[in-house]
Amino acid sequence: MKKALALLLVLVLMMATVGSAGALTVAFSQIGQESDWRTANTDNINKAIAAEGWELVYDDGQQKQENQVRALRNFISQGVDYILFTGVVSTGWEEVLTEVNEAEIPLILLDRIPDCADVIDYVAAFGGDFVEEGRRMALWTANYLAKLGRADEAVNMVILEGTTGSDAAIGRAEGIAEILTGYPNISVIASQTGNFTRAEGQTVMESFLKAHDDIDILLAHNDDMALGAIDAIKAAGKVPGKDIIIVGCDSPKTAFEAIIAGDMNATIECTPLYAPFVVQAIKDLEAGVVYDKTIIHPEEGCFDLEGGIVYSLDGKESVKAADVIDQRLY
Ligand code: GYE
Repeated sequence: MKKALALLLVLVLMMATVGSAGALTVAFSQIGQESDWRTANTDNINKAIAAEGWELVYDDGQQKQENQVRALRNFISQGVDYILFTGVVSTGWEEVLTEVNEAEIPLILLDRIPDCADVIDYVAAFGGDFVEEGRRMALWTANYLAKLGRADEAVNMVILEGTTGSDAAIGRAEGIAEILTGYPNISVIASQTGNFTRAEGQTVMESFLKAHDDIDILLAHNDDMALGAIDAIKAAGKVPGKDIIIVGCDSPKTAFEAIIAGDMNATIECTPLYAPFVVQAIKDLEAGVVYDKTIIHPEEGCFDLEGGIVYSLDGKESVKAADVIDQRLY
């Protein structure tokens, strides 16, 4: 009898836990829809939340900080259980995130980490290592030039930057600059934002091509801008991937296709597939597991036409895009 009662109690407790997890409301303040990366990220996270049976409160900030601030305040007044947040730019969040802390809503930082992260409270953080991605873009390029026998040639580089003031653009710019100090033969002759969009990548590349007829290399902070730039290069009568070496970042299927077609040379991976982390973190937090403030970075690679090019300071080698395109989920 005692045993039966104990079993009943366990069952009731289990149902209560499942019940409360089922009733969780997870709010997500997303930046916008600027790129393939972003749409894949939104889709991946939102579907996972629905699949867990949690209620999703989603807000698309349309690239505006004030929209995101408003969304965060709405989440607070709705009394949601968790807030997922990535900020379009890195500054200016301290006030509203302090309000989130005061409302005692657990905050999970994703993707672009705000620069006030060290003074506010958050329960978990996950995103790309943007400085490392920048290093990899530049290092792959330098090693590819060496493979072509052009290591000592003086070459001109242009850069398409991401959204000004965003953590991703700041980090990638820093990583690229750090590596380029070791390659004085590579000169950056123009660098401008293309806002992470394909359309602006194209128009900014058009203006680069008008101003300079001697561009050897394009580094684009994301692949959407690289793909836009490819159209501009073709329209200018040049051969992308040959006349101009093109390296992007993110590694969606569209970039693999461009590499296989010979239009683009390499892509540094930045995965948008955050669902496993988000779901695990919420389940852990519900179970009382405490994460420290470390920002967790996913393992990421680099893809190109032939593979075997060193792209990281610790000697990792690129993989052939054609070998992995079928398994790409975004
Ligand atoms: O690389 C770009 C997107 O913040 C990592 O934002 C993200 C970046 C990604 O628009 O394509």
